[in-house]
Amino acid sequence: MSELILSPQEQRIQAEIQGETPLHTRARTADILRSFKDTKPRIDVERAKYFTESFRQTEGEPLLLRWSKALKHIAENSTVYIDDYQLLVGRAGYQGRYGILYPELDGDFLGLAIEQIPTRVESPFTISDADARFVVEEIAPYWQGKTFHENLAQALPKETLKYTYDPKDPLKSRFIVNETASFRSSIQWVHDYEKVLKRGFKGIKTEAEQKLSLLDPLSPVDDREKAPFLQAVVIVCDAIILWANRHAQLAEKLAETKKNLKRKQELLKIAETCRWVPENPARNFREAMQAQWFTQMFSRMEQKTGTIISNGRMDQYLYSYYQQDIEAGILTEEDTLQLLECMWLAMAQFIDLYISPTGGAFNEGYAHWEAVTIGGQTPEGLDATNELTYLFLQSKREFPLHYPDLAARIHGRVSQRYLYEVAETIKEGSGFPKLINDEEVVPLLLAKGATFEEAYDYAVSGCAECRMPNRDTYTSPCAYINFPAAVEMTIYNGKMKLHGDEQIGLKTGDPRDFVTWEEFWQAYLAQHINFLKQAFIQQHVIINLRAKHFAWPLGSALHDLCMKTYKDIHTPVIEGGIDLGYFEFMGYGTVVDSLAAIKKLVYEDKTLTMAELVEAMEYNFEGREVVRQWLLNAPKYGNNDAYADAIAKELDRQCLQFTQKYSQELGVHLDLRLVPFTSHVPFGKVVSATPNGRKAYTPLSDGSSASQGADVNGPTAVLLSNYASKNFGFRERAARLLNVTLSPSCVAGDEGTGKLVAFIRSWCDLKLWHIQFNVINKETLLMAKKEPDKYRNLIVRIAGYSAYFTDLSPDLQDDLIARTAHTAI
Ligand code: 8X3
Repeated sequence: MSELILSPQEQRIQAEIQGETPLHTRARTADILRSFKDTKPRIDVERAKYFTESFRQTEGEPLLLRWSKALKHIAENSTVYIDDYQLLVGRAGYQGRYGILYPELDGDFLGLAIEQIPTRVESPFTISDADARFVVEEIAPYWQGKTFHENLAQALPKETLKYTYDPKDPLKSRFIVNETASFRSSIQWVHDYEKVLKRGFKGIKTEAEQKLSLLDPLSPVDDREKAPFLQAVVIVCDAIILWANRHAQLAEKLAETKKNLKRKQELLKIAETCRWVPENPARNFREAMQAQWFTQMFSRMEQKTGTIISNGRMDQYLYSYYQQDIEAGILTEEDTLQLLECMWLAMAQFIDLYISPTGGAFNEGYAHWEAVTIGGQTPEGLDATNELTYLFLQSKREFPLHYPDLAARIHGRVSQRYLYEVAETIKEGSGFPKLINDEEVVPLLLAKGATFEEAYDYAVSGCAECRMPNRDTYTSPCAYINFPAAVEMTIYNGKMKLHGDEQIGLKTGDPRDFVTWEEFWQAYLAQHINFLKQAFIQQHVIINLRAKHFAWPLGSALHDLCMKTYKDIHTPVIEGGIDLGYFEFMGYGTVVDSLAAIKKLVYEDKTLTMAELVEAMEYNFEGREVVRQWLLNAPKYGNNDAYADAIAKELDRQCLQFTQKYSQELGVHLDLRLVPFTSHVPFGKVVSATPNGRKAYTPLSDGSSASQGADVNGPTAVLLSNYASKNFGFRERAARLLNVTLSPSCVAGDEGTGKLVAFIRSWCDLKLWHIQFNVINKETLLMAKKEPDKYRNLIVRIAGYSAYFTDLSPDLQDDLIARTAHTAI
């Protein structure tokens, strides 16, 4: 390694290997980090216990009321904790790293999960014997037959079901047209935290009480719909206030016994803060941070919002508190950084737990997407960066933790200083921040009906999505479509090698009989469109079923449109809302490269016949290396190659055209998205060898990135292929997640920072939605795979989040290693 140029992260790890102590200086946060680092997360059962207990008692009542009562029951009974050294309080489970259970979602897996999760490869958790017994004997039986997952399997039409679940075991995912709604009760979400900071839950409760007092007692709608909604809001406001007060009580009690005067005062300060917020408006920066934290933590207990509740535009809604306290001399930059670190540490201890095997496979490495947004534009369209923006970047560079996920908004008029600091943070090497492009996102939000103010004020959410708090109303988790499986079905006349003789897809004919590319293309298109049809049928069922299973009183209380229409946010269509929903193109690069190889080699150059190609694929290229090399050298997406990019653009257009027509019928926006999490690994495990030379059952390409190792013309060519393959005339397009790996040498020094800044400006000019970077040497990844103990602290970028490399499955590790590490930009 000695001759390589290393990123700061790699230097730190090499220093650790040499036995040097880490440089992180803030003693308080270093101590908290030490207290949970290297512990396996534990499953805490209290949320599931009290939720179930309450549900047993409220059968027959409106769902919203049941949900809010269950939350109140949790607030009253769950254990309250205050961690040593912490300044912010509020956790939903055991000290250390922990995950909680949501049995209402896919609790039919509980028995299996309790057996498998402690030893599974993807994100294992431990559970005590007593808790395991309690889950299996007391919690799981209540939910059997009632979970969303089971009811969804029953509600899907038979034809759609066979693309979704294994007909022999209807609860096992097929990874062809996959639903993701049964392992998360909503897609990513951002609350209007500012409402909590400015009005407090007391203000929200008062509004609900006033509205209740104005209802018409004779109106059936008021009685059956509006009153339960408003009562649920009142109960949930009481619940979170009660929960905060229990923390105040505990802090006072602990303060009484503390000998250490400094900690005693800190505990009294915690007590004073929790007595005031989130009930009342925040009066200073510290209270604003605590109120926000209580809100998101309580919201995590409310339901499993995959991929988690995001933090919104923290540098915007916290700024006035920061500025006021700095001016008053009661806060310093150092205090601010310390409080930010306290929050990152609290976040890092709550691990989003997926109990189903599918959820686990989608979210390797303890995935997390609590996106903190910085930068971007003000609601008036001016540059929004402020001093706090820079402190967030500083905190990310200084604090060696993979939380929080940081998202930097970029627009065409950002300052050179901002881009420079963003680039310097990226160069640190642990994958932060991801970048989201206002030049692409804002016009699309406007086209979907947002006002300028709403569009400019969007917050990044989840991996790469964007939310307009108070305007977005769509929460349905979306379909993931394995389009490389459609290529396979075109080759094998509607069958897949993994499923033998089962006729899953359409019978589009034996491609060995096709004489022209057009015949092959039409056959592929038929399979492709059939997949879309199945995905949209699935989505139709899901949209309508969810409201019967889930309610979201806290989230709804914080949403203007829900308070205006008296509707839970899960209601299929909310008047005045903009529904930003999605469907997912899995394996974009794999499909493009496969079709390009067939078009060029079989039909144009006639280098090989379809029969030879099919035979080579059936042999998984064993003994057919010459054919594989031809395929690998055919035109590839990601190289600014017009041949491949034209196919990519047509595939994109086909999807956009389909949703333009049919999502309107569903009354929502279902936009095309290329955002895989880690699912390109399990989806690859069902697809046999593909015509791009990919071996059977290996990972598919991820997001809008090129196939692993196929991008050989440098990173700018990757950007240009992304640009050339987009259909800018459609408003149905959404996030395209783009991973770029750079070797530290190509961004070394000030010159390297300058190059990275210029590269980011090009990306912004090309109106690409998202980009994220791994700045790392391939040698480091190879060493980390070989000697995991030494590289336990190595953080890598995955898909909208960063994770410890050694927490990933060998398949995903290999996938990261196989990606092109560009050596020049
Ligand atoms: C993926 C997030 O929740 O929209 O970033 O699927 S979600």
